[in-house]
Amino acid sequence: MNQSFSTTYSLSQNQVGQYQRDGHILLENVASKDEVDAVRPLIVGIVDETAKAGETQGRISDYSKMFTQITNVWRRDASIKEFIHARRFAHIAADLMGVKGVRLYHDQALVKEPGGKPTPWHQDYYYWPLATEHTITMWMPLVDVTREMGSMSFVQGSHVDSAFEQLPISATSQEYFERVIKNLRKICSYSLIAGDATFHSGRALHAAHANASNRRREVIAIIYYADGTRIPEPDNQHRKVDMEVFHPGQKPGELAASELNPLLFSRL
Ligand SMILES: O=C(O)CCC(=O)C(=O)O
Repeated sequence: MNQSFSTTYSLSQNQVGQYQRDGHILLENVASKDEVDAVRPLIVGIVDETAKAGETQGRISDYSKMFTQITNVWRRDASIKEFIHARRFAHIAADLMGVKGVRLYHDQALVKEPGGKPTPWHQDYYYWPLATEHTITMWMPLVDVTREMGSMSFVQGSHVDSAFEQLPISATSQEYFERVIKNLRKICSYSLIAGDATFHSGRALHAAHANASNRRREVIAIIYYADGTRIPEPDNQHRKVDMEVFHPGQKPGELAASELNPLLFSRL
C-alpha cells in the first residue's frame, strides 16, 4: 500500500478560525483517492463480519435503525491501523483545537444502509468520560456521500452553548433539539467526496440525514482529545461504560492514556 500519512495537510489560519467559531468545518481531500480505495474494503469487511457475528463490543448499542457502528477497527488490521493512526489527520485535529498534542479516543466505522433512518440531533460529549472541551471527530466518507445519502448537519456555533439539556441519541433528543434549534443559528450540511472530511467539536449539535439512496453510506470517524486530559468520575451510565471500554484498566482522576489511546500527534 502506497501510503504516506506523515505528509502534512495545509490548513490556513482562516480555516482554524472558522472551526473555532462554528464548531465544525468541511475539509476537502484530507485523504487521497488511493488512500481511501486501499482501506475501504478492509474496513467494510470488518463491519460486515462483526455485524454478522452480532458482537456488541461491550457497549450499549441501540443504533441499528440508523447505522451499523463498529469501534476500534484499527486493532483488527495493520493497514487500517496505519490509516487511523495517521499523523496527518491527528495534526489537523490538534491545529483546529489549538492544542499541543492529541490522543486517539477511538474510531468508529459507521455504515448507514439504504433506507437507514436519520441520526437524531445530539452532542457527543454526553457519552465521553473526558474532562476537557478539546475533543474533535473527523468524519470521513469512504464513498461519495450526498445529503440524500446521509451526510451530517451541524448547528453553527452550537459548541459554545452550554445551556442545552444533556441527552443520549434518541427520539427525545431529536424532539428536544428540534425545538431548541428553531431559535438558533444556521444549520450547515454538505455533500462530500470520498476522502473529504468534516471535523466537529464534541460539543457541536449535529445530526445526519436518512439514507434515501440505494447505496450504502460508508464512513470512518476518528475521535481525538487533547493530550493531558483526565478521566472524570463518570456521571452517567454511558460515560461509565465508555470509560471501561475505551480506557481499559483506568480510573477516574487518572490521565486518559490507556494502551488504546496512543499519542498520535505532539508538537514537543
Ligand atoms: O454517522 C452518523 O450518522 C452520525 C455520526 C455522529 O454523530 C458522529 O460521528 O458524531
